[in-house]
Amino acid sequence: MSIRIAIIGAGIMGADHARIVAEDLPGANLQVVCDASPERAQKVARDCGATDVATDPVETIQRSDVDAVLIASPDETHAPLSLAAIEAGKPVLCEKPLSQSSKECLDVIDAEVSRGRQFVQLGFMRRFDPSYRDMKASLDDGSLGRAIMMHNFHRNVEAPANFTGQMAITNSAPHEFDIARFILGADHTAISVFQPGGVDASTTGAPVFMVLETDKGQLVNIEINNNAAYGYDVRGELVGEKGSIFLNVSAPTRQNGALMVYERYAPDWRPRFAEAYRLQNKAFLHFVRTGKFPAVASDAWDGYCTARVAEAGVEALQKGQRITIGRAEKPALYNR
Ligand code: ISE
Repeated sequence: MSIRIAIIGAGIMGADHARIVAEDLPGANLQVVCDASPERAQKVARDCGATDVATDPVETIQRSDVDAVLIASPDETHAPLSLAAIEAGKPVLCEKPLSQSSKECLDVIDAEVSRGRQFVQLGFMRRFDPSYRDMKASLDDGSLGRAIMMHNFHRNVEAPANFTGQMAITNSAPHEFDIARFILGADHTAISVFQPGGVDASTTGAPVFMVLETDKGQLVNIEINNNAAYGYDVRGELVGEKGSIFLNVSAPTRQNGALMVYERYAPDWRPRFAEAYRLQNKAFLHFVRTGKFPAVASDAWDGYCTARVAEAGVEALQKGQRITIGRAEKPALYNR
């Protein structure tokens, strides 16, 4: 029987998820597209052949013709809507971040713990990206030796107008916080945040440079530059004691001309991580069918850990100090 999925939020990511469900997920049916704007919901529903449209997210989650929920609405709605899905007993694939408040993440964790099972798969899709998976495999098979450092660059063409200065830390960098935790198999213990001289921290898309320490003694640096102008560019290198591995994501073509070689950059993250999104959503479908949480995917606990790092990062930026990162005790439900 086909799994009936409701998409909450028909913005950039909601539309992309709707397309994946409609075109790339055999065994799934795009049942409802829900958005506060009926026109936006209708457009995505029409483009992707959804069965129905709606404007109320909680009612949509509760509908008897919806088996699972995909949340792609604004960041501040992720935790409340995940809670509504848990309440309705429905598995949910929630876009990152779970919340910008670690306290709200704990509410989601408490709700899962009290029901004795996991419902929330979190959309840190990089865990499914073939290049990051290769990186992790090279660490796990011992060929790099002990991991000691990880370098990360995360550049967008232009920050959206609503992007506040600190969203580089709370909205963009969580991808790196999560993928570094996942690849290194370590937790972040401290963070320092810097900005280049002359930068106004409150400016939309102001660049930030972070240094994180892990409980295995590794150092992780992250550059976030959301106004890089030239293209969507995510780079990473993992350095071990016996070697290093970097993400080598080649463009589909190379153009020659005027004594130069040109390669194209993606305009944003969707083309760059298309395969990661597809594999992530496929894993979600399997989770809905079997109830078995995908081994690779990020869960509510990972969302909480990432939110703690982001909160400490904002504090580090504001105070100009290195901030240590504390965490609640991990419930046994999240031991893998
Ligand atoms: C955006 O919200 C995403 O999740 C993208 O993957 C990321 O590259 C971008 O920086 C974020 O703002």
